Amino acid sequence: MTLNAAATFGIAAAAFLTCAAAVLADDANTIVQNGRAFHPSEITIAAGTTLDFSNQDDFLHQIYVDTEGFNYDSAEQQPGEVFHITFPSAGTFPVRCHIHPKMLLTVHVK
Ligand SMILES: [Cu+2]
Repeated sequence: MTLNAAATFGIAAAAFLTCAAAVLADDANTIVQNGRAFHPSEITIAAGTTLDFSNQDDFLHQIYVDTEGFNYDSAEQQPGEVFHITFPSAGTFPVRCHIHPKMLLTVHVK
């Protein structure tokens, strides 16, 4: 292996590691909708964090937050679709689904 090839390999490996770390970080902030439930059903995050809501059911969801401090109302969320919600300030925020009233995720923002 020439010096140049070694350097190229090093860059490729570094890029791969950076990508893997980003995927792990994303997973920590991913909420999966499956079986008409949020998984996990409770999470604690820092203010300004964005949660990714991944609809892994084969039917629609439509998520919303209706609190004094923060409001969010999604469009219909197709199977496989990922919606992103950023929670800007501290508080406790119930996330629900218009279509499935029993769905509840409690988000604690510090
Ligand atoms: Cu739903």
